[in-house]
Amino acid sequence: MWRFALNRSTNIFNRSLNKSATVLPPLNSQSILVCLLSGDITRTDLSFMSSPAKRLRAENMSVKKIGTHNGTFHCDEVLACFFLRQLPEYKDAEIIRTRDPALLSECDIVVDVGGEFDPKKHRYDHHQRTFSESYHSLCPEKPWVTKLSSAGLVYLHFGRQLLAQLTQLKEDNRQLEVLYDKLYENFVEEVDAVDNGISQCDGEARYSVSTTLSSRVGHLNPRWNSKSQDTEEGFKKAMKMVGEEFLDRLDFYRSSWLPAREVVEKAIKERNQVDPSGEVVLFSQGGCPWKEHLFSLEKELQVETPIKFILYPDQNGQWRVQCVPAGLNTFQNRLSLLEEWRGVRDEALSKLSGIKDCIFVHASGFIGGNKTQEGALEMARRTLQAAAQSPANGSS
Ligand SMILES: *[C@@H]1O[C@H](CO)[C@@H](O)[C@H](O)[C@H]1NC(C)=O
Ligand SMILES: *[C@@H]1O[C@H](CO)[C@@H](O)[C@H](O)[C@H]1NC(C)=O
Ligand SMILES: CC(=O)N[C@H]1CO[C@H](CO)[C@@H](O)[C@@H]1O
Repeated sequence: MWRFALNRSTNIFNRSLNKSATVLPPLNSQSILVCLLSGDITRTDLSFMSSPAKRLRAENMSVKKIGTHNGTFHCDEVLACFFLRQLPEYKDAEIIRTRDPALLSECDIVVDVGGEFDPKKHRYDHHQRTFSESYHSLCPEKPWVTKLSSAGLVYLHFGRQLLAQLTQLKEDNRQLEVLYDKLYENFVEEVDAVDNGISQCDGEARYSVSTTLSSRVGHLNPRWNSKSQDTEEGFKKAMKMVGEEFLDRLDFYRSSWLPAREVVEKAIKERNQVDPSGEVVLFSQGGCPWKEHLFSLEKELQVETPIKFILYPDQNGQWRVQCVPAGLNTFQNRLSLLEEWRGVRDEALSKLSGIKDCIFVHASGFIGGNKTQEGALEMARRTLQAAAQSPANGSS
């Protein structure tokens, strides 16, 4: 299909060139080439192409072209092409897969090939020796220092427009910016890193991860020993796959993750009404994923005293008090529930704590329950008081 597109466009060019060259002898073929391929050609410029067929061909000349390399394909340029095709400007663009500089020079935008990074000219390659850009180096306000691939480059330059197009949010909407960051950090950055051969951590991994998006795209290339080495079908399949996964993820972040963030933000802002310490946050509805949002919102809202406890109702209408962990990927808590309560249940726990109707405190001290909101809050308060008296009681 893509090859067909490529042949078609070159044929159109040759045919137009021959015809017009005979009509307009004074123009040399080079200037016609430039004239026909410059995007801003108008129909009046082409008045010498009078028949309907010729006009049609002329219109086809203005179909946008996205250039990328041919041969083995990788996740980064597949994703870059998918991104571009979501934009109104490139919606119907042909994808020209080639390494021929002459063909690439006719493209409106070129990704992952050409040895050039120049956004003004829409050239987005990252293979040249001189290229070492990361998100942070190009946008100092963003934290990511992973070297960019063509996916990240296109996302950086067109991502907001892409998300605005896909979500109908305005480009300057705060929510769009949050989604934009999230999708770089949780989708595109990985593709950049894999393509640039940057491993996730130092040392030898304990096991191999062979199902990443990048590796699944890799598997769509022809096998070394298969008769056909044609990559066109595989490229198309890969674009469909990365596209579906990206849209799926965007939909998840938009309709599940973002609403949770709003719930957490509201609860953080109202936390002083729960307890004047500001260290306890209450959700009137359980089930809301809060951890990641809490960490990022604490920073964003400049919460000075770290939040220690979360209160929420469980599925039985009883209340939970849960400790905020020290970090996203640790079982350590900022402050665990009182040591002497851990692993104790019901009556025994109520007796021990002096808090009526306690249900349990987990043996590791990270979560506890009481039949009521007040009871759960009291468990948090008592732990805070104990910690204030003897700070060493803190984390476990
Ligand atoms: C122009 O492009 C359209 C769609 O890509 C195609 O169907 C049509 O045959 C083309 N016309 C000419 C004259 O090449
Ligand atoms: C890529 O395209 C060029 C011409 O543009 C061709 O010479 C080369 O054989 C192609 N390579 C592969 C691997 O298809
Ligand atoms: C301290 C406290 O408020 N404990 C509560 C635990 O749950 C029971 C049952 O609903 C309440 O009566 C207690 O007051």
